[in-house]
Amino acid sequence: MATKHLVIDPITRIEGHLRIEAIIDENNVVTDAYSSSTMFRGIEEILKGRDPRDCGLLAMRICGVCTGTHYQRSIEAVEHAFDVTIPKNARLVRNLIQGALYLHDHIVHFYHLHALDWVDITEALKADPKATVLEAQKWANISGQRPWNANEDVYVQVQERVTKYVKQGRLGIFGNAYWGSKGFKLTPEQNLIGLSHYLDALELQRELAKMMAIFGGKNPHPQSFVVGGVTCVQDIKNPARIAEFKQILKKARKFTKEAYLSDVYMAGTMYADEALEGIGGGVGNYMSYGGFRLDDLPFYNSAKLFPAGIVKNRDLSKVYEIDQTKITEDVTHAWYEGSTNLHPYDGVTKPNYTGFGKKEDNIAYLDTKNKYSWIKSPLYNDERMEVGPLARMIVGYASNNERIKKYVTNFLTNANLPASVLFSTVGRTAARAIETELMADIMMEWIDELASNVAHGDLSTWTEFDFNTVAKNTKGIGLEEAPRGALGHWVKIKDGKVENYQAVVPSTWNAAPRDYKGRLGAYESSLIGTKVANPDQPLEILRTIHSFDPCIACAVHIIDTNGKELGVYKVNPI
Ligand code: NFE
Ligand code: MG
Repeated sequence: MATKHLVIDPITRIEGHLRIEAIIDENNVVTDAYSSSTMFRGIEEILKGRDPRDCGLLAMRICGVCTGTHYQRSIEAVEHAFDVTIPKNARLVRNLIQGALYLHDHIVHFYHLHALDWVDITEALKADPKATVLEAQKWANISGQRPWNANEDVYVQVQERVTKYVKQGRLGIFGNAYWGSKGFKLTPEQNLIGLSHYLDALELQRELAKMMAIFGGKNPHPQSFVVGGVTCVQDIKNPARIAEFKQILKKARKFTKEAYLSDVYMAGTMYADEALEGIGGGVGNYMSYGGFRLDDLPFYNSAKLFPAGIVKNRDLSKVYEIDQTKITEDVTHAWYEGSTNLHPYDGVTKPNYTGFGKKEDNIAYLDTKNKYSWIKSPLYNDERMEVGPLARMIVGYASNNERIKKYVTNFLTNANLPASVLFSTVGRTAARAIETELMADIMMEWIDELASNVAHGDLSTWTEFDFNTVAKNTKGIGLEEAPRGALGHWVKIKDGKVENYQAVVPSTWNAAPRDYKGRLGAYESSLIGTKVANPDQPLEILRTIHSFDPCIACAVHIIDTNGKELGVYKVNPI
């Protein structure tokens, strides 16, 4: 059988360095796939011996994208260890900062990192602007919305702007993509809608970054969380700050309903066939730790916006409870020492780089029989899991969570698609959009709750504790949902200092290599069965990998400061 060995390295429009190798058969169908992080980092080691109150500020350097989320998890792990419960204002502020991160990350992901897997920019230039207005109305009407910024003049201007770049041979941000691939299925008018929203989302991104800084102090890497609460007392007391936050939130909410969701209805419909076939589905096990507290009970007793649980083998009729003691990390195929499954409290991060495998035609391939990635393989009760917005929506839906079920059902009814469509690349992308709408809606409630709580005279933002009493020999966990999925930080404290620290991150779950039993990670298994229209333009592979919103900085969280060469391979930027 004639097979081809594809190498895509680096995968662009993600955070960090990811390499995908795929074997395709004579029909161009993926029969095997390998996911490898080619970068190495090291935050967990840096935290050892530190004051646990400082962990948050250091741990958030794990990533420059989902920064606030590591900050918060780390602080929560220490609060758990110290048995400290934060006041209501602190809970709401943390929900709002993290909610703003969700809006920012999901909108930026869909338009700036993922849209060009669906939208062919060159085709958009052939569209009829008048027909585009009608087309935009059609998709917005599905959910009873007015279409975002749909007007003939706008579309003409967008075309003129991009045509100018094309004529000068300076496509800039649109310079390298698989334009003209048969894998693109949208009409010229639909492509123009996507392109127009892409440009609008660039403006919105700036606003959303600002929004995180209103209570966070700065962005990226907010600085207003401390063990016991938050420090932004002056900001929550200032009605102008609250109003500014709300104004940006309203704009993001409108954009989500009028542009983002409509575009996902459009793409979902045009790609419904392959979604119904389950293309991009992957492991079929979905896990959510649960997230966003809705009351002021201690962290692990409080009700959550996203319920915790596991759905196995795509079976929506049963949800399994999560027991964090069943989480382990395996390093059989990762460049670390050891191979046993260790729980994060006892986790070890000792690099053991063994290099690449065979070299052919000047390309060094991954040594896939042995070690081939800087990402460890996390397991839950000895099973592979997918995490992320899709997992949250599936676990919420299967748990009969009223709010999540309403949003998911609404989407499926409007799109006229069955729930089984969720188990696909399209489903993963749709789940993120559904979640963005849900988040924007509930944040309107949270900001009003914060304003009213402060107006009623509650200015408390911090719970006092006696460090010398609480920080003796203890341990704690921060388990929550980051934009890209289930995120856990585990801290062990001895005599007031960090004894061990481990983070198991969403992209670690999803981008991991094979485990000790040879079972594939979520990215790897999602590619199996995917047909590539043209092996020289593996658009379909990119589309599925991008649908996870990879963040490799997070996944590895270790950096080689010596600038050592970690591998020699063909770099073919796309
Ligand atoms: Ni670096 Fe992250 C998120 C975390 S990673 S972006 O969301 O945690 O998967
Ligand atoms: Mg780790």
